[in-house]
Amino acid sequence: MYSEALITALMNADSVAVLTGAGVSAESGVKTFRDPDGLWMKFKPEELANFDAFMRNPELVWEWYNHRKEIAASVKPNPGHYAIAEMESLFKEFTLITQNVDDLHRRAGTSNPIELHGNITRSFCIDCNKFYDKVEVSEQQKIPKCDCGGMIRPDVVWFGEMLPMNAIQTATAAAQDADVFFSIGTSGEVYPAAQLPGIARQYGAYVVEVNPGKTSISFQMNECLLGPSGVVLPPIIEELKRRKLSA
Ligand code: BJW
Ligand code: ZN
Repeated sequence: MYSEALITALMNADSVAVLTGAGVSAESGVKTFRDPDGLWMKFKPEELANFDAFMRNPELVWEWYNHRKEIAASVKPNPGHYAIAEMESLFKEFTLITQNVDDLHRRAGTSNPIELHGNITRSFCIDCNKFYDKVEVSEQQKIPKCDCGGMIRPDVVWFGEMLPMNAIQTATAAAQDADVFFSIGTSGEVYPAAQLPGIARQYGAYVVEVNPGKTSISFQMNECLLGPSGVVLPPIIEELKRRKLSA
């Protein structure tokens, strides 16, 4: 259950920022990475989520991403995504920063998510950097090729790769500027994304975590709301709308 302090902070907030991770999509049926049934329990990140692995075995990497693309396209946003999308209209400034690549925030109605780790629906050529919205992977064409002949890869950020400069800069500025900062559905294990709640706190934000369990960044929070985001977030938004209407 949320506190009165959180509702007061939200009522007084001009600027709110939200960082999300895989947990936000769990209730839609997208697997997280580090939970007991998560992706990294079954698949090895060193074989799938770095550039060397792609160069060693692009077919395997494409098979995995194609499978995840199909899952992402077949599931629907959940009440957590919709509650976050509603927040956009409740504050003067609102920034959604996501580590997720599944596109579900946009599909729920968030207009301009900052995608720190890319987006699985896009791809680009490793030789000429041309972007592609649709690529075909099939039995005949196991690795999509660019017009220039180069290999196309998913537009996601693998370990050891820089995050898009604009995305991390905008996210850092939003964390510094936030009056309230939410960290939702992330284990806080992966950097630099995991630094953002701490930056927000250092710059004076009221920082709140939403997660069924404690994480390695829980100690940085003003408040930890223990539970699934699709259950925890909607009542907060409803209460906030009710208070704003009667204010
Ligand atoms: C629920 C729920 C429900 C369940 N409701 N919650 C500083 C210190 C140490 C290391 C580094 C550092 N700086 C950089 C590094 C190296 C590395 C890193 O962080 N390593 C750590 C693992 C130690 N970082 C990088 O390499 C980054 N690049 C970089 O820093 O470049 C500069 C540089 C380069 C070279 C050298 C040094 C610096 C890039 C990171 C890229 C991460 N990529 C991935 C894959 C993306 C593509 C894909 O999807 O395939 O991103 S890895 C994976 O982890 C994915 C996620 O976005 C990311 C974060 O995971 P997330 O979202 O937190 O998921 P989980 O599973 O960990 O947690 C889910 C949570 O949800 C859990 O807590 C559950 O309890 C909860 N949950 N159900 C709410 N219903
Ligand atoms: Zn090309």
